[in-house]
Amino acid sequence: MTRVGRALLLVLTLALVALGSACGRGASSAAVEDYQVAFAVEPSPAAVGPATVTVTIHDRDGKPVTGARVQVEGNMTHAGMKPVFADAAEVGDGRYVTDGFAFTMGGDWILTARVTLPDGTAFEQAMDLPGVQGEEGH
Ligand SMILES: [Cu+2]
Repeated sequence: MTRVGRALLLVLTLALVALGSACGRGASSAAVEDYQVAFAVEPSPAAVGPATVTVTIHDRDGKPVTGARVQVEGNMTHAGMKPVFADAAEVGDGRYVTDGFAFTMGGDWILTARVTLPDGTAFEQAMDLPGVQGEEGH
């Protein structure tokens, strides 16, 4: 990746962390505020087609969360779209990487990470991802 590309990805990641905490919703059992969930999307900027979503999870003390099951769901902000699902595999340091995720239309998306910890505790964190590039029609 180029230096500029890396810098852009970092900026995007930071922006997504901020958005994620601003619009977190739907903690199911565990308090999502006990965890920090960050999203990174490649390519950056996001575009229609295959994409890799990396979900990074730390606990309140900043320790990476290991051994979790993580699924990413992508939804557009308008009605009538089928959601996109992908499981995310653990790659270490609290990072989980999707395989098989793809944006199916350009426009505004919401990514939701559903996290199940080894003890069965579950929570989810959503993040706005506006402006995915590409065709906006079907
Ligand atoms: Cu759509």
